[in-house]
Amino acid sequence: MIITFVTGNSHKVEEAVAICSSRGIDIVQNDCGYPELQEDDVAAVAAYGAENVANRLGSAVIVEDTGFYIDALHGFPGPYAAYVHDTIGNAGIISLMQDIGDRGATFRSVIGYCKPGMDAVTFEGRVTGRIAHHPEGEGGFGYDPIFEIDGVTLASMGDAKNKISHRGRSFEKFADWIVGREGL
Ligand code: ITT
Repeated sequence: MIITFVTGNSHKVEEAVAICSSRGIDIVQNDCGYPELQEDDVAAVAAYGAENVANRLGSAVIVEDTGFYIDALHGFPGPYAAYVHDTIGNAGIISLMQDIGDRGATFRSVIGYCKPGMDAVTFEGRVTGRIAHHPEGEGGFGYDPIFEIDGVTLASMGDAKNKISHRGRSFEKFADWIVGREGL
């Protein structure tokens, strides 16, 4: 089964391929873009984006939106994670967190799946961890060097990231659903 993943982020595609290939699902990237709602809820962003692009392309697609929620900053940057990463970056987050003891944070990944003319179906995965005091690790992308679980950043985990990550969990749920539905 071939699934078109509409995203401009090739790191997401690499992870989705690693998670889904053993399930008989071929993930193929299309970087045609989609309108991102300015919404607080990443599930609404993913659903709206999937419906828009499925109807535009005339085929089944998935999109995936990620939110990053820092407890001590009342959930900032949340659904605006891409903008904040492009502007203040990991160094900016570390300096915002400089004297803060509560370092808890959560990633949310929501996949929206849609066929033309239907409502989108969404699949969510979450992972909780802590904001590191210093960036560490060469792997991954985005906030991975500053997000740690049991003292190890996602950027230092290699392939193990996909076993525990927000995206690993959302894609496992999606794979269970689509394989059950299509009878692979
Ligand atoms: P598309 O919307 O085209 O899919 P994007 O990179 O803009 O790609 P998001 O809006 O979902 O994707 O990503 C929000 C931000 O969170 C962005 O800066 C990413 O680099 C970052 N991010 C997403 N997934 C991540 C992960 O697994 N680890 C660390 N940072 C991540």
